[in-house]
Amino acid sequence: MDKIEIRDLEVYAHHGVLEEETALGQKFLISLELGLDTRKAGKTDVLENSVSYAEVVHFVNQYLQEYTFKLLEAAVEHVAEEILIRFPVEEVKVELKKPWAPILLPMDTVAVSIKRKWNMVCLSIGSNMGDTKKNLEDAIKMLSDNPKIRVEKVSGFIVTKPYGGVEQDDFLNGALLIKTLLSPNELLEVIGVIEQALKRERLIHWGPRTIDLDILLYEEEVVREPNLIIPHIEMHLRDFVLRPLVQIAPWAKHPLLQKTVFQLFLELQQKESNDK
Ligand code: PH2
Ligand code: MG
Ligand code: MG
Repeated sequence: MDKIEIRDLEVYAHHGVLEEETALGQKFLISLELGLDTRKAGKTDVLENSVSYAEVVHFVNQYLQEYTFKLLEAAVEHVAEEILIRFPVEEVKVELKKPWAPILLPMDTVAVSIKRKWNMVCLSIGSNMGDTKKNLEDAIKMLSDNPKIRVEKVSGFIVTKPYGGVEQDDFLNGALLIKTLLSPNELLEVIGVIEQALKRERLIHWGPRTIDLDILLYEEEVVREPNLIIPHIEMHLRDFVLRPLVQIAPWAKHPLLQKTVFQLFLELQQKESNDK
């Protein structure tokens, strides 16, 4: 990816664990690498097609003076997030140096650096209680209202027979492609809040619900935790998941099966026609 770099911007600020640091302040040096596609700006020579590094520099200077953090880790985490939200940047690397940290030993500098980015995530969405279309739309609206989530693509909604053996009404299912700054666990928490807000009650396992949002794929990451399994454990077996997903992210890759959504969908169709 193309980069715009800012090296060692000097900011006088009050970050630190020690009282003397927060009282007196000291000089910090911040460096940024903004990852974006500069081609359009390069071809047109128009600033609006890129990111104004002057604006970024002024923003960062002001931000580091307005907010005070104990840890360099916290300062870079917040700066990275704010840049990704406020500017048209896909990735950012932030390095914060504190050359005059009061450690009473000679040293060049102490520094913390992190890389953060917008992560591509595939979600499935379903409802089989109440106004199902409105439930899906409300959930999508709530996702896009979160500043750390951008809804990039929404599939068509399809009516599906209940899968899994519980006798219940048909579902309305869809799939979403989002970009997010949230980690898998943070995203799961946000989804839980949305499901609660839309009055989801967990009465019967796999039973009727006003809304169900599931994380299918998170970049090509593998998560195996008691309450969170990514890729979704049965996504490759479910027509109601793959049929909408293939509309919006046929290229998305299942990191364990090492196959694209397009391949998984074709294989499931073949399997289902063999079973008939
Ligand atoms: N969700 C389930 C169980 N069965 N069947 C359909 N058709 N659609 C769903 O969204 C669905 C299901 C558990 O999450
Ligand atoms: Mg589900
Ligand atoms: Mg679920």
